[in-house]
Amino acid sequence: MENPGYSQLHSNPIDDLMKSHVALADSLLCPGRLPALKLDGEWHASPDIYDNGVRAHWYREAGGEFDRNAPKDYEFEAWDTMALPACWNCREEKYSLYEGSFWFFRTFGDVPRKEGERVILRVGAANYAAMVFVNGIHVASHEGGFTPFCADITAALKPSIPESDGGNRLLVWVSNARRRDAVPADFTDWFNYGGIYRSVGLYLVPPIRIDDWSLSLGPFGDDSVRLRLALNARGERPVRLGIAGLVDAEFVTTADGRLDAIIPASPELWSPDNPRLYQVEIRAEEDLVRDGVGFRRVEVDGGKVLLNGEPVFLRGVTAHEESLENGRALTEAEMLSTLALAKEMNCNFMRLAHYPHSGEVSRLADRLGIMLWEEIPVYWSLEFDNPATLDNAANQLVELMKRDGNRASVIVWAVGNENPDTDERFHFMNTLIDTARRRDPTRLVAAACLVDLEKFTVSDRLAREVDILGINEYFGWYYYGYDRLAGLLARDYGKPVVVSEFGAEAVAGLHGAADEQWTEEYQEEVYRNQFDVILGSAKVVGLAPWLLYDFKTPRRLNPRQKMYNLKGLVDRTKDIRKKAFFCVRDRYAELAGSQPRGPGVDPTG
Ligand code: GCB
Repeated sequence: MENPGYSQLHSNPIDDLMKSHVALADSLLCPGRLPALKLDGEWHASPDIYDNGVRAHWYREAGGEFDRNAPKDYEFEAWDTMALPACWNCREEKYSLYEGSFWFFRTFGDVPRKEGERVILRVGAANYAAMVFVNGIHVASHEGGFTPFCADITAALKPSIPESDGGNRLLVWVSNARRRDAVPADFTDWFNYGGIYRSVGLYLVPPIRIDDWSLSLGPFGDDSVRLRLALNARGERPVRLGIAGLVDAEFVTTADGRLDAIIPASPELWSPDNPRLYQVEIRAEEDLVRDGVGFRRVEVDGGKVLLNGEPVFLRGVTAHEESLENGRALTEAEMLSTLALAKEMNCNFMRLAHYPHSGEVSRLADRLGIMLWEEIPVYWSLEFDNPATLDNAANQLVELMKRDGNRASVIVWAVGNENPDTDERFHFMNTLIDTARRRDPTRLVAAACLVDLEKFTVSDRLAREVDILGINEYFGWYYYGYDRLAGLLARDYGKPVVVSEFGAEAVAGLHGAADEQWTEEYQEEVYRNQFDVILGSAKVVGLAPWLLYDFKTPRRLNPRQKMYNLKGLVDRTKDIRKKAFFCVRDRYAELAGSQPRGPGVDPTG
């Protein structure tokens, strides 16, 4: 038998470990629950560049070394601490460009609970791969850096142990190593922050519980609502739905533990002008979920997008999720200030590129009245012929949909951005589109496609499959000829078109002539020309310029960029508005028929 003390010299068991206890979308808790115990705050943390911890089984906590008494190469409790959620790149200079494995360790005491209750650990997001160990037991592996995952840790907990007596030991391995077979793959135009960068918590749930639920307008009109619900158990069981001021009704699930009920009710409809949310309570057996839900209908009619039956023009902007101080681990105040910038520009729509942003953003957008395009990181080139890559992408999509499926603000699920049109990719994308449609018939499916620069059209076959065609075009920056843009946008694609990207780089504060690249004036000129063409096209139902603020990306290496993409309308500090910002603000004000808003606008106003 191999001496366990030296196994690390010969093996790299990460792949095997990652394949067991895999946490997929079906293990995710449904929305509408609060944690019984938050596990944010100080954790002990250490990088592990050679992955010695996995090779030498540190996580077993049971003398994975040759001899229990031999000196160990680690000491969790003695490691420096890091306050989570965090991107490690932003916490210490020495980790600023680190890509690889990191361990996080902490303890927690007893979780008082009722007989039979389960304890579920939820990790808001860990980029990119993660494995969780509780008291030496492997409870979850997860792949996908932008969506949450859950693990039932009840069986791994110590029976009754206060934290002062050592408590329960929670160890998480996270790796942001880029991989060719991952989603996204190894090459993107954004920074690959690593860390556990969204909240971690423990949730208490009864053994029979609501696994999934969705509330929407009924399928036939605005005088009913539809509740679809699935329990985690079979059987005819009572369910009670309360929608404050609207519904108080009881149902019984069918034998498979499901419910699909259409209930007479005429809710006030949610829209950007009237972001009305209703307090909802759903009880099933001992379980209770609570949420704020808005009701609205979004559909396509020929070349138009209709919101609540009326054509709507999407005055949008695209954004990454990033702040100078926190990387992708935005605080709620930072999220609010991003949304406030969009509001200040008179936006009613945002494209959250190129991966799921925090679930808090869609909750805020629900309240503030901003329609959202949410996207999964099927970005540029992936291993489209790899079935595991497809499973991973589909799982990330369902995790996002499960997380945000009751957010009125979300009107679009976007399945990809600028992928090469091959047969494998066509099959890949159609699988994702089917997944989205089957799960959620109440929203539109979109993708951002490339322009065919020989024919000045969108030749991508995916254009036929989606409900909304997103066109990313860079006339005025990567290529020229606004007359060609006009031709591109005059074509009939048989469906609504959103210009999902256009833009130009500008160094904030650099001024010059309108034909001088990198100046604010140049960027502003591109925006003026783009607006003239885009708004002149009857086919375009919205736009989301690239993008709200400058963002970090290691592939931008000219001395002006210094690892930043400078196409922001606002600089990286989010304080300096470039000239084009005001151009967008004023054009959107005209479109909305309102006065331009001033800076520092109250997003709730
Ligand atoms: C694109 C990509 C986006 C890039 C942008 C750019 O087409 O979708 O991720 O950052 O262009 O700035 O080149």
